[in-house]
Amino acid sequence: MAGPLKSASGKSKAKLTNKKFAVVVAEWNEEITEALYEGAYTALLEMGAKKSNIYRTNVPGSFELPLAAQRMAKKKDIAAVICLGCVIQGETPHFDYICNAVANGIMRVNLDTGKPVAFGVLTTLDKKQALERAGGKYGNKGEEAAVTVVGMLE
Ligand code: RBF
Repeated sequence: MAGPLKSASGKSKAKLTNKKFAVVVAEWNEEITEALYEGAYTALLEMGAKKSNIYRTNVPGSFELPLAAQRMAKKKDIAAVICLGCVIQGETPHFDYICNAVANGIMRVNLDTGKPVAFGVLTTLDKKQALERAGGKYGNKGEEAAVTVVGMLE
């Protein structure tokens, strides 16, 4: 199995209707992150979340995801947070710094708040790899991030 099982969260659809979700979306590589958002949003609805319980926030780049995720996760009524971003490797080591900071930052928000915070951040060598993972031949990692937080809530 290459990703989380949707069926794992299909069982208790009704329980999700009252849960509130925050989705934090980075604006860098917008074409990709919008596709990730579509995947996450659609999956949340399919699993039983209500439209009015999905709160979207945008941040400039992936580096800003952990702070926005922390703010959302600290809100009492938010059950889980989904972070969506896309970091594409350039010619300098910037890529490594951003990816490490974002991964560590998001993990810290998980552990500090005790709430599920998904790492739906693509870290790819080029745009083609990113498109393949944002609704292309390798699925949509935004959708998988949504399935993952729902699985963690259960
Ligand atoms: N943010 C992304 O989400 N994806 C990227 O591929 C990306 N590449 C960047 C490359 C450089 C050289 C710089 C300076 C920033 C990049 N950012 C990228 C933005 C970063 O996440 C953050 O918004 C800025 O560094 C400001 O804190």
